[in-house]
Amino acid sequence: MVKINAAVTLGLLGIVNQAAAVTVKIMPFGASIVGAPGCWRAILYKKLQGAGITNTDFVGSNKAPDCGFPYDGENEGHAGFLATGIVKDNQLPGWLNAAKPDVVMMHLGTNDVIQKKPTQDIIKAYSTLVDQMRASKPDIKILVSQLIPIDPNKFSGAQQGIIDLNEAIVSWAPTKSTRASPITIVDNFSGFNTTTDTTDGEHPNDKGNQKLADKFYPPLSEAIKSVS
Ligand SMILES: *[C@@H]1O[C@H](CO)[C@@H](O)[C@H](O)[C@H]1NC(C)=O
Ligand SMILES: CC(=O)N[C@H]1CO[C@H](CO)[C@@H](O)[C@@H]1O
Repeated sequence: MVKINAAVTLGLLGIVNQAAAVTVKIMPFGASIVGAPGCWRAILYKKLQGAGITNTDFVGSNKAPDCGFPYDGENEGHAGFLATGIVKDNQLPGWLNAAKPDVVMMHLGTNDVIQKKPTQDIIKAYSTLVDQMRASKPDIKILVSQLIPIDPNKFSGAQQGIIDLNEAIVSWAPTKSTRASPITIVDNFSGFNTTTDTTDGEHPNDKGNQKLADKFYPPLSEAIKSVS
């Protein structure tokens, strides 16, 4: 749901665009890197607005965390959650039902890797989640982010788990992608440095947030344009 303060920041041009184009509902989906606070989403929102892409409504059961300026920040980023856990507890269908997204942008699985879930189990969970998204909307557009790296000194062994999962995403996504409901991979691993771009070896700092926003922006703006 567009918040009042987000609507107020729309300029006249934005209002005209919004009237002309269908409003696209976007669900940011994942764990703490997405939701707590996940200020890369605030930067991404600002970038979209700046480019005149104002026909957006970010959706999810979490309210916008404070990122220093108003933005439409509702999301489904749940700190500590696992892809395998969300499937096991069958949580996504309810979130989809409440929010009815046209686009899902997902960065999910870091906690699975930290808890040493096998790569294939995480990929299997991704497939179930995609099936649930398509049950909610058959032509839903899906952005699947490769995971940002985590500090090997803090998460022993997990760095390789991230690399393995990111490689598995590259093999899996084309097999699961369809013409009506494409899956686009977002590479958020390359160029991301756990020393300079995170606060704690895992969560992005201001520099890392800017990098995530820059990586998500091109595929998200394409996905928004593809919804009609
Ligand atoms: C990350 O940044 C640190 C500090 O600038 C540097 O020493 C290190 O080589 C960088 N790591 C990678 C993978 O680029
Ligand atoms: C495009 C692409 O896949 N880039 C990188 C994504 O992350 C992995 C590491 O997990 C790299 O090996 C890829 O080159």
